Amino acid sequence: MTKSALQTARATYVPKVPAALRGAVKATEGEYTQSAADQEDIKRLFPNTYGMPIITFEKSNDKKALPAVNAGVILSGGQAPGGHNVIAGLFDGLKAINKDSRLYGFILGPGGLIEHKYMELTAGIIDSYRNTGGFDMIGSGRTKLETEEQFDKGLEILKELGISALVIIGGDDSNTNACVLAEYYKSTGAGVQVIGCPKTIDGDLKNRQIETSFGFDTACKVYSEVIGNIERDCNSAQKYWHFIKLMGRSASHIALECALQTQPNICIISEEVEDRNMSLDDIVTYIASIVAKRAEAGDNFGTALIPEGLIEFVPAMKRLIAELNDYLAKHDAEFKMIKKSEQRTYIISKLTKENSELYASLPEGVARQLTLDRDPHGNVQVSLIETEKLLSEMVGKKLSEWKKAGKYSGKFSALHHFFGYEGRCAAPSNYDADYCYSLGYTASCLIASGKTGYMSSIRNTTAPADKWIAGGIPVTMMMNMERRHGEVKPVIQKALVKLDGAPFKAFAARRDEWALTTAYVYPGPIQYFGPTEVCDEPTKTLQLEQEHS
Ligand code: FBP
Repeated sequence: MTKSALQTARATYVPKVPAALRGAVKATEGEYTQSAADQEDIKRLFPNTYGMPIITFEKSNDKKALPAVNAGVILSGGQAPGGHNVIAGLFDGLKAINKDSRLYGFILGPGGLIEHKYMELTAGIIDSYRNTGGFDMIGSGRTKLETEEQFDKGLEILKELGISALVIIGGDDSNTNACVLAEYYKSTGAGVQVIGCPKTIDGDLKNRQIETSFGFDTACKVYSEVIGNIERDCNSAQKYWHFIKLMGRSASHIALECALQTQPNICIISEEVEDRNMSLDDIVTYIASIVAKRAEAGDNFGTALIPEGLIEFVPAMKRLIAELNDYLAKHDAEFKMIKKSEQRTYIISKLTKENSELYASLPEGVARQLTLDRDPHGNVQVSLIETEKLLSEMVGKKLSEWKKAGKYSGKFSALHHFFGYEGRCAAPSNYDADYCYSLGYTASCLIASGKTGYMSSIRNTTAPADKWIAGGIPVTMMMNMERRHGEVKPVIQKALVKLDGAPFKAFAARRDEWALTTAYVYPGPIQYFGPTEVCDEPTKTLQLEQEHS
């Protein structure tokens, strides 16, 4: 395979690891744990894996040989930079336990386990993927592992390959399912341990024990590089407003981190929109006011960051989408009979007054999107809505009204961008390369210690890597009961942006200044070689959170 010069050089990078992981380790048990909430329910649902202690790994002088282990690994959900290093760390850790240990990768996500599609990951394969982005070593998928039938089917292949431990690398849902699987295999005496690893660029799998999910660091650095480049272009030509939508599903962590790195004129935070009960018109008025104020100073340009999930957090839009979901679920056939040109009028006539007025006020494209593209659960796929275009179109309309009323006299010309996929498979930053390798290696230590139902954890990651703390957190500790698709289920709590958290407060304290002055910061591309303060800097989010913890 032809490689770029950078790929060749980067392949030789040796990830930095916590000092404790350089040699034999011993597991130290901390206090027994409780779930984040709903303790009685979670305890009842996880009788075998509830309440286990937090584990910390420390250096050991015990050189006792351990038996070989056969382990399996699965990549689950959206790609995130560093996945290959988790697998490399796991592989090296298993070989350190015993050189005859073997690692099998299940192909294209959890589906590979159920369909018995796998490959043995040999040293040659692992070496060719060290420090690379992507999940293409074994592929990923979004099949949910949730039924006993799937668990039993998976067990057949695990038994056939002599696998006694399975590592699931995924987000909150995949780790919830990993915990259910751990409980099931323990309760049935299947003899298979299950360990999770925290993955997602969205940054919404974190809590007091898990500092961050891997991939967030690299993805935010890639987006911030490009946002910085756009800001510089914007400030050079001084003629466009750039509306930039950023991936991240529901949570606005990515938008917030990119704002902290690049200091744009505007960044909307969905969680704040919901908290303040803001309407779409409130958001549009906020943006238009900044455009108008900058125009007064002769600055007819700017940058605005918009989180992907915004629409779902506008309370009025949430109500409209809920009524549309219900109505179309019941009257789908009737709706499909209506001529395309008459569908908008039809919907307006069927909704309640508030929702009908809001629907009527939406631009044609967005209104149509809300009646199409439903997911398998019958919900609108809000991430497909071009929120950046919706907002700029509505801002343009408001500015024209203000112009007529003599309240605004600038020029408004908007350009649109969506950054998401371009960051998910980037070569991992030093932070993610080191963090991921350590997470994988720690997973092997949890396996060797006989643990199941744990998530691999690396803490203290704003310190130099040799001071990082490796260990395991019982997954039940992160759980609570939530209503999902009409059913109350045990799930890992999703971490949204906290409005009383240090990252949001740091942003809120500066945003008015950034709105009117042009205070852009140009972070430049990720650096893989060079001084540690350039190459190893963690995200602003993590730095601020750790400073204030
Ligand atoms: P995960 O939660 O699986 O890590 O997904 C991350 C993500 O990139 C989201 O930010 C985005 O909304 C979604 O995946 C896109 O999904 P898909 O890859 O299926 O298009």
